[in-house]
Amino acid sequence: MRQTLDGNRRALAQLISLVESNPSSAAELTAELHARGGRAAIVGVTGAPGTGKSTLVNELCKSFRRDGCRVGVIAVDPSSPFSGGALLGDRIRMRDLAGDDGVFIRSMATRGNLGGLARATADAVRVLDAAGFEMVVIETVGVGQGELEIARRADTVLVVEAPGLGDEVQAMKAGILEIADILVVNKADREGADDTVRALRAMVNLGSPLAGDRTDAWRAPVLKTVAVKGTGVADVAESIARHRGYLERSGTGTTRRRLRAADELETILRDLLLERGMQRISRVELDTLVERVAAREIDPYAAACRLLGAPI
Ligand SMILES: Nc1nc2c(ncn2[C@@H]2O[C@H](COP(=O)(O)OP(=O)(O)OP(=O)(O)O)[C@@H](O)[C@H]2O)c(=O)[nH]1
Ligand SMILES: [Mg+2]
Repeated sequence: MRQTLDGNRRALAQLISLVESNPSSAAELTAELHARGGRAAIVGVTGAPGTGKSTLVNELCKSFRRDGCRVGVIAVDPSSPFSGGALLGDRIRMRDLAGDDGVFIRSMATRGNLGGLARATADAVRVLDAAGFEMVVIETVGVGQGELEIARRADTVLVVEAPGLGDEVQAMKAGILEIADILVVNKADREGADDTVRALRAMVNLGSPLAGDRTDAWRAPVLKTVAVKGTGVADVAESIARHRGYLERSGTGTTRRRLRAADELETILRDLLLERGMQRISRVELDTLVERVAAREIDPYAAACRLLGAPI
């Protein structure tokens, strides 16, 4: 496996597919990958559709490359009506990076299964981390809870906004601000960028007494970029480095890693318990009880408990 990890991108892609497709059959592999990992800085980039996340990630990658970092990018396509053709689009926007062996880009589709996506993303991160990519960037469209969960798996979370949202910024899901370590107002060449910056700064200031571990030491900076021109991207890269320093200094990094481990373990455990529990249930008994619930002879809780062989 050492050769695969050090070697070419096709082998790397195959390794990710293997780990993703059947984690339990790849148990030995996963054990080795997990043991080798833990060094990559994981950066989550989220925000509303079309705010310029991919363009910004492309520019950030160039900046990381100039610093000599190898970069892995996981672009999550939620296959939602919000982002038609994102896969092709991302490929075009990230074409500057094509042909650079220090950059590996992986696109992922949800196939309507966000839970599975979170797991597949974690698996891909594990492979890239073990393969020695110093930076791993996960891009997700911030339209729902699932995407927030994926972003939560990062060490540093960037939330990308665009001007012109007006009141929507005010109404923006508090959840997104809560997870933001760095806020970026992209498309700063457009009218209203300064208003958006002001509104976000006000929200950050309002929110920070409640922001838990970030209260004393880390207040999310609000930065302006014009990603299409690369303007302001150096400041974003610098903030990411500063945040990494903060994570190490404050111990927050350890806390986050522990939370992430708990989260991942719980997800896997839930899947396994469900899978194993379902295996024990007789199909015939299940069908019979479905009929009886439909006929209102038994309530669904009682039926579930009977299937588990447990009292209510
Ligand atoms: N004017 C302007 N346009 C930009 C800027 N950054 C990106 N764009 C454009 O905005 C559009 C969307 O950019 P993307 O980078 O694909 O945005 P995204 O957030 O990744 O989009 P999804 O992944 O589909 O949610 C593209 O046409 C970009 O060229 C910017 O700074 N200024
Ligand atoms: Mg994108």
